[in-house]
Amino acid sequence: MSWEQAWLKYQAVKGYLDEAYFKEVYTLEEGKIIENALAELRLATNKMFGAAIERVNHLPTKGIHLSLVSKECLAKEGFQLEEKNGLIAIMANTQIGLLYGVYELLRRVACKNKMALLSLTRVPDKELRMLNHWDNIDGSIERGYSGDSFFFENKQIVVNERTRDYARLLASVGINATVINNVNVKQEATEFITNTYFESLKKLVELFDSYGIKLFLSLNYAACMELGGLKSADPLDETVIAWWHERMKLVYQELPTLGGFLVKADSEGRPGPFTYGRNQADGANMLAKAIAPYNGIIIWRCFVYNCQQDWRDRTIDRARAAYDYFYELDGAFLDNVILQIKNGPLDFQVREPFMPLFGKLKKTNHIMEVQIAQEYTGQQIDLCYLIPWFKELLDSRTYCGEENDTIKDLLKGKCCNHFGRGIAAVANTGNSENWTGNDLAAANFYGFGRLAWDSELTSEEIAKEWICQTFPDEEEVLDTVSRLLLMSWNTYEKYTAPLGIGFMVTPHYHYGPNIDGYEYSRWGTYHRADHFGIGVDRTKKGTGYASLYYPPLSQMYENVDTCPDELLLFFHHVSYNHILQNKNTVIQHIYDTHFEGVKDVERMIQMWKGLEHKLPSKEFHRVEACFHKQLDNAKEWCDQINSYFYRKSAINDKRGRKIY
Ligand code: GCW
Repeated sequence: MSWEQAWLKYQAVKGYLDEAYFKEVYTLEEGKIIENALAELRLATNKMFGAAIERVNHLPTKGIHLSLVSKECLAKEGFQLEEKNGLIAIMANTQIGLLYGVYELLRRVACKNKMALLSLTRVPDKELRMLNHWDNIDGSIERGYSGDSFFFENKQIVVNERTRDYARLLASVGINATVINNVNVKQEATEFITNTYFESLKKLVELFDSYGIKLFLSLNYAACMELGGLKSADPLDETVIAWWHERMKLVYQELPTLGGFLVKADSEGRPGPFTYGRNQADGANMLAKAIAPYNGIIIWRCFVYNCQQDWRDRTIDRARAAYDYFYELDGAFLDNVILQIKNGPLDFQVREPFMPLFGKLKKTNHIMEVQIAQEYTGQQIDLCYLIPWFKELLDSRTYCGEENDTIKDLLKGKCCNHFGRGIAAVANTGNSENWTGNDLAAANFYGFGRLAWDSELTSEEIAKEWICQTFPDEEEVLDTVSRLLLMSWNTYEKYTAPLGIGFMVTPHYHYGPNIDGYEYSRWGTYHRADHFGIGVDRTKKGTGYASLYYPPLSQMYENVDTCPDELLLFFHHVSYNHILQNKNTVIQHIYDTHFEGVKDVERMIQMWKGLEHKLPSKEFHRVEACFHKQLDNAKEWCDQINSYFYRKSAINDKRGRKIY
């Protein structure tokens, strides 16, 4: 199958800068990483200028110079980029820093930034910048919307040119770790830690190492039973402990630079320590001890909740689960455990408050998990550029009592005793030829990487960079695609579940509306709508969830008058006539936003149509087809939501629009 180069197209940029920069490159360095940096320069020079760049063995007067230096401020992965009199110098403490510098240079050329007298220093602000793939060994992808896996085919691990291009895409935006298999580890994927897969994993590790990417694997917590034939996976059982020590020794003999493992335990049917009456720290630490001798890391997910809940029972609140299980264990985890916490307390909805564990863990390594796969945000059919949402999350204050108290401070390790370690995203790639199905969904892939590297970049800047590298250089293209991206998250929010209530999606598939689809089920995601009102009471009179935040957030959420509109129904059960801060009633707001959402999508289609003759036809039509599906989806949401709430409340739309 053929495929495209996403944002590494290196479109021709003839005439914009002195091409003498790209005639000669000089470096004393040798090795795989440097070879990759040079290969990238060669490829880009060829495509952008139709010329060849030559590696020379003396410092040229004009050209590119890659050199190692020793500067504390550049840390392990940072670089400096400087232009003076025709020479571009890239300096770093490590080869990987040089590779990142080369990608920065090429990005700047692709975006036609000025080169003369350029002087910049870039150091990633988060340590771990990671992707999680939910790819299965049979080639399918859980919540995958871009075709099948390119990591697995016929139960084998595939390492080919596409894998290399994948590594290039990651390195180009600074992603430095990846998990290639689904956290739901089933079938043969359990055997990744056996001889069966070591040979192909070695190839993969070698390739990823040469792009500064640490390979991690998802681990089956019950492997000691499934592979080892043990009767239990009790983390305190000596035979279990011994089995894992022996197993990790074997794994690291074969794969000494493996990053470690990601574990989903006691969640949605996956095995874990709870079965044996042990807690999450017992489970994580048992594995962590086994890989500590090899500097391995256990990333342990906090997505632990009871998915067998009785919908009649209003005392259980899924939103509380991660907090209730993990808060009291703060400090109980070993140094080489990192907790991975979903951004919100439910599950990647279009809007949720941030998970209250952020700012509360003061003695445990942790990272934030977001999802670019758009499971609940349009599945890469509907356009939903998530970077503005991630920015809002990163900018949120936790009020942890320190001067630097935002989530981005936390993830940078600037507060909470430096236990914030980075960010991970559930990935949105597959083997579709453009990587992400909808071409515009690649903006989330690119954007996540850039934001993971630098929380200060704006959504607009990221969009602009991505567009310049992806589409033909035309003012109108840049302007229209930017506007489309930047309006898309709000639009999606408008036509789907209102005011922070979440879900209301088709069960299992999670695309399209089904308002009561999860209402009488075991999954813990309810809206509690009746004739009088809607929303979940998470105040002290309800589940008490609002109190899990530090003040003033706890009070703000607790009080129905100060709770922000966009989260009102997440925290409160209110009547349809309740007046929002925006002065509208809840029911009128629901009607208005849903009609508006559909109008927005119609407008988006018109905007896109305006680009027909400016874009390559294949890309244009591929995206256009997605927009048409999005419009159907938006209409369906609008009509079902409006009809449902009209029928429940018997309150008319003030504007008399068509409701069924
Ligand atoms: O959102 C839910 C998804 C599951 C997923 C789970 C998780 C991998 O519907 O498909 O399982 O989250 O995050 O573990």
